[in-house]
Amino acid sequence: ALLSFERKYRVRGGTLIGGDLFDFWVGPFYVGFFGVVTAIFASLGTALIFYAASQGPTWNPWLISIAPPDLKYGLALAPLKEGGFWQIITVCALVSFVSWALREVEICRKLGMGYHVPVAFGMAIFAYFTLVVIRPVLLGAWHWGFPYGIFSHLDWVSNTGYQYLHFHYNPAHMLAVSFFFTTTLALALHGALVLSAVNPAPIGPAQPGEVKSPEYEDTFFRDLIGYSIGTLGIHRLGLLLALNAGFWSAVCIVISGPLWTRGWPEWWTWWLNLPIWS
Ligand code: BCL
Ligand code: UQ1
Repeated sequence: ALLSFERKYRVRGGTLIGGDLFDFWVGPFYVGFFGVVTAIFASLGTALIFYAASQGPTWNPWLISIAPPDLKYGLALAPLKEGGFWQIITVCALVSFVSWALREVEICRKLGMGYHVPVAFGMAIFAYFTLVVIRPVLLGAWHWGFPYGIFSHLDWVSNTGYQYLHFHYNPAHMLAVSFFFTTTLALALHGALVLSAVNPAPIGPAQPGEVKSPEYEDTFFRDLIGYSIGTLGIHRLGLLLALNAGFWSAVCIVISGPLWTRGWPEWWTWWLNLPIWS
């Protein structure tokens, strides 16, 4: 049902393509040209996953896997059952992810908002694009993409990691992991702080159980660590941390092979060879 205050936000225009043609809602969902494109390619990709699975050896959800082509096909198209399904599914995935981001852009434009959400999603798409297009192209074969399956993609991560002996020594992986962890720290602090102000326990010297203003949030952290980043600042920090997590993930995998082919621990010999102690 349409809530009374929602009607005023259902404004016409702001579309990037298609003019008024797809400028409508289906229930709560804005459609738009890119909504139609996302729906078509996501459905097609999903149907192809099921069809490719039906041609494989198992229906066990953990074990279904749609693999990229053999090395011998290089950057060419492969027969459907020899990686061709993987190639078409990858195209469907990319088209629907990008359309989803562009649909977000249209909604931003309708509402007169900034493009922060599609930019953030764009970083996730960039990491996926790096895994299945940029790195395979740099290495000369679609074979190097990861297989679409629950266990099989985990095996791919493990095998690819051990190919470089010890992936924890990949400096960009170190940065990516640190940004992921710091993102969860920031979100835990932020979620906890907001809930503590909005839903306070009826104890302590202040008014029992009364919702606290943002000044209390600032004061909590000033009392605790002598600094508050502020209510707007924490969101800037969170977005910055999360974007960096995705960005350095993309970097850590694209340099593995195209830039550095030996074990990652060996990369650190530059450090051991510094003239200070070598
Ligand atoms: Mg490692 C990658 C953490 C140990 C080998 N590793 C990663 C990164 C991340 C990480 C930094 C994966 C996140 C990412 O790419 O996000 N690794 C990590 C941690 C440890 C670790 C924390 C740990 O030990 C505590 N890694 C190891 C060990 C190695 C190792 C040492 C194995 C032995 N690691 C590798 C390899 C890789 C990583 C190899 C990578 O390739 C990977 C990486 O960096 O990839 C870029 C980015 C996000 C995405 C790619 C998701 C994109 C989502 C898309 C756009 C949208 C999907 C929509 C969806 C289909 C819709 C669903 C519909 C709904 C269900 C309705
Ligand atoms: C913070 O300072 C702040 O401003 C009041 C928030 O806004 C509600 C927060 O959520 C958090 C977590 C902090 C503390 C964070 C740092 C980096 C000092």
